[in-house]
Amino acid sequence: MNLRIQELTKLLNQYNHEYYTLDQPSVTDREYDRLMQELLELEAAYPGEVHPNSPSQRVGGAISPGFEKVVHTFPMLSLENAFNEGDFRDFDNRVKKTAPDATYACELKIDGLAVTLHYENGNFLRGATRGDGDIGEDITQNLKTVSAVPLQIEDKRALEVRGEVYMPKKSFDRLNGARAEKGEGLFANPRNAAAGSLRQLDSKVVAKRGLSMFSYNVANAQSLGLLSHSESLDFIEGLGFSVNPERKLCQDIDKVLEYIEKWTSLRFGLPYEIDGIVIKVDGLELQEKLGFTVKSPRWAIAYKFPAEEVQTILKDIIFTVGRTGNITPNAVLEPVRVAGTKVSRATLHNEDYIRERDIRIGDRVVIRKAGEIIPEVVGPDLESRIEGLAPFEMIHDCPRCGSEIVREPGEADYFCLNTDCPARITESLIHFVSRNAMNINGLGIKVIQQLFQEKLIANVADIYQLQKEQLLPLERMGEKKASKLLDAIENSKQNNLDRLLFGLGIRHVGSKTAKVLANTFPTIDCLMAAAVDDIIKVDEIGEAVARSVVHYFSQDANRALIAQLEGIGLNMTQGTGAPREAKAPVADSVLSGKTVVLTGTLHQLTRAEAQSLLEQLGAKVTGSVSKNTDFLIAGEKAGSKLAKAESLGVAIMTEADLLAMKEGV
Ligand code: 1X8
Repeated sequence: MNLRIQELTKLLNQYNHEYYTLDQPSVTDREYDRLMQELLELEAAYPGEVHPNSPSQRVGGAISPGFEKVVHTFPMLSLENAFNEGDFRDFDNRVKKTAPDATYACELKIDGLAVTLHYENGNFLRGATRGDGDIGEDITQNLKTVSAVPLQIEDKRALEVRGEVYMPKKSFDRLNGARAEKGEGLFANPRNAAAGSLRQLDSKVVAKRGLSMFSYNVANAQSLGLLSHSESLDFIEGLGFSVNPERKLCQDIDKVLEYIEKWTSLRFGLPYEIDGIVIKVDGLELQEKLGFTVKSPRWAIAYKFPAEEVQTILKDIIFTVGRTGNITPNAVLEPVRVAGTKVSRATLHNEDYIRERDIRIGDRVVIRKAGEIIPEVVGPDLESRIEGLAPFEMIHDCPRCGSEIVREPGEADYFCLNTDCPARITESLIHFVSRNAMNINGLGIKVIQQLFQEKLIANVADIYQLQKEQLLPLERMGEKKASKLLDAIENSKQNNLDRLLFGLGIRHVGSKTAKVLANTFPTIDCLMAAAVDDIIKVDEIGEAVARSVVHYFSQDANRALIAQLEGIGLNMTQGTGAPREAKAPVADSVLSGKTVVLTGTLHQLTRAEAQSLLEQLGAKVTGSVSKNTDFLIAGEKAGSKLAKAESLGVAIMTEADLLAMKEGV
């Protein structure tokens, strides 16, 4: 072992930390450069001795062939949004029911990309993007170029830190300036630039982009003996992570509102962009007590700043029909740029929305992107209204099939009740084949519309009866494309139950809820036999979902459709079909339906592999040992979790036991 290499590695890492994280350099740039040069030369002479945490590894090098997938140990959830004071007071009231003396940790919501960082034995091991929340991409090499990501930490215990990678305003201006000079396309905002940079396959490019990171969460905090969120942040700050300095603990919701007000006006002076404020219950035990919904923690909420607003002319109002027959008014606009993209359509939500604001065709209207994605009309600019514009009039017949449309008391939308309405049918078909549902590649909106028009498909079951000769006459459909499409249709029969459940378009059943349902009721027969009470018992499922599911399966037409699909050979179970992703559980293992915790160092499997295997075996993997834990998989140096499991009488398994079960998968 070359001692000088070791010494320089340690020294330069310390200087980096002082410079980038503490903003208190203890050596001159010249001295730093001189030592770095010495290290680079030694490393070139002894390539076998380059330490994985050497500062030389930060400048990037290896070009990876795309990114590997990583299964997150704990899902990376999104946050529920609050838009006004009322939403916060509701949140506070809900929290106080379970946790009367909760304190709130208030933080800035950084407009960047969520990532997660894994440390073992004090070394940065792996970092990944959020992805879909369950599975992200391994971007370790790129994250190593971000100076706010410590490569080495003092604490040797396993640690998973989450945070936001962002591009400071200065780096963004510099990058776009350089791109403009070279005639290259410009990034719309720092967030997009950060995202584009992190997705670079060449980490040398990433290194030059000036990205930074704020860490805001310790995923395995409780297993480290931390008691509160604020304590975890202090802990990781002490280890060298960059934690946002503007955080504040507030004793009550009024103090929270003050914090929000303060940062709503001060945000433009910050050297990075924020898109809101995050409020979290500080106590970790209280967080655990509050738990999660399918999508987000019940112990946190995000205030989103009002979106950018621009004005344009409302040229027309048209109506679209959704798959449930819901009629939505849409604005046809003079095209205008808002939050980075050009917009020519925007939602007007419903009849009352338009009436309450007295929006008229011909008006100059204010537009914004709701949740940064779907553009909506905010209202008319009454000052500039010209004379003679007619008040809005709601239509009375379905714009597609001409049936009378109906608005029930208490509903905001009109509905076309004609179950044969071509718009309803095509929208349901489009939903059925869409990416998160049956995911039939090659069956896009245009193809569906043609097939429907040619009367080749009238319901989802017909998709499975299509023949090649029927496809060939369609526009832009060659021999090869038709074969591929038929293969994709055939393969989709093997999809797991959750995709089918989502594809059926049952009210209130989104793709996450469908997964939870299918994981609990692993065959369609189980689910069809379940009563409202059985379904409500499932964690994360509420009454509206339960009622809607039972109602759906009580309809003869729906039962007939299920029977038809089963007859065609569609998989009606969760797990035995082609896995939707690495996580598809299979039935029939000792671990099926059991709650399992993984701990310690594994030798044959990576943590992600072990997690994925456990899920394939039907286990639910959680982070901390409690009386609800059925098994602990203990690797080497299992530590406190092992002790706790033993004290609670939890069954303990080794990595070898787990591998033995793999044979059965
Ligand atoms: C997202 C973000 C969080 C925080 C800051 N910026 C974000 N973009 C924070 O907690 N300080 S938390 C979060 C999430 O949980 N999705």
